[in-house]
Amino acid sequence: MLEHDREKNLTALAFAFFLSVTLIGSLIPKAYSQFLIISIYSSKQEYYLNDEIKLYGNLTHLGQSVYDGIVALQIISPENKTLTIRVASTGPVSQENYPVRITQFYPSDSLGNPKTTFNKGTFLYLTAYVVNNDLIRHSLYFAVNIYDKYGKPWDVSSSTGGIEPGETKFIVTGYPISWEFPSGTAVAYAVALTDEPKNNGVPHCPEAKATFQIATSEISTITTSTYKDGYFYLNFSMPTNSPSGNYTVRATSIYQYSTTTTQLNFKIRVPDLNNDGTVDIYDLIIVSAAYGSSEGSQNWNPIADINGDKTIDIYDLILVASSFGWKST
Ligand SMILES: [Ca+2]
Ligand SMILES: [Ca+2]
Repeated sequence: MLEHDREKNLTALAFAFFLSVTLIGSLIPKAYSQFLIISIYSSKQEYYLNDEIKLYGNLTHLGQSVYDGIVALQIISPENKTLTIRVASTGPVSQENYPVRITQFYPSDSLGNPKTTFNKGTFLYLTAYVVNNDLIRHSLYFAVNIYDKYGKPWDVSSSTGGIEPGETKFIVTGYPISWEFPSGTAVAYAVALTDEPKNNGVPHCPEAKATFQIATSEISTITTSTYKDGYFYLNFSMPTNSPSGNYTVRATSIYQYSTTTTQLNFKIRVPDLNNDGTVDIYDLIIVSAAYGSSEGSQNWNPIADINGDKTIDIYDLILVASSFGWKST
């Protein structure tokens, strides 16, 4: 009996210790969060519409690079819309190691039967299974991101709710494939988080990837996420009619019960020189009128110097031409 009580006391003591550690942790969130740090960078501060956006960063825990970390990245447009939500990793990671995880993710018909080729004007479906092998309920933010063959985010859909201990969620999401969607290999990424990164939600598990064909069986390769020795990378291209302005990257992570969040901004520049909401012949005319000039020249027009190198030349023309047809949404 005494032995039993002692065991109970020890358990109570251990629990009290755990509680106090947890409490101290939540009382001094700053010190607590410093255990885990995400550093995030973009290859440039300012991008043109056709540039590839390259994000990279490092995850450290107690000053050491985390070689098996997961980092949620949410890209938010100047209009406060989510462009994409991904989970990058900082090393080889496996779904099996996470209590809440995506066990299957594949293109399908509306009933969840596997299907790989979809025609324009029809619906694409993606089927996912999310499992909670933990002993407690978890909040679940599940999102599916579709990218075209050029690595441009095309659509992101999400659902929020909870997942009970032992529960398996069967989630089928559907998307109309418009005629503008490029033919070829497209890819979808599914992510499971506690909430959106902008609400400080952290990833439950690594992302899951599914590829499928739109209208044709032509193969293309899309490189969008990779990792090395504690570093993560995420590359993508901007959708054709992306708004210009400041984009926010919200990054979060969880590792050994520590969570962290950070933010980065990058800018998208669109050469709508006369600010009329489209890039067209009138913008080309502005560059043409100043063509060949440099700072101090009579026909110098700083607005036409799109790349900011103090001369107006073919490179400025190319920048207008490459965004030709852009319309603000
Ligand atoms: Ca214009
Ligand atoms: Ca220039």
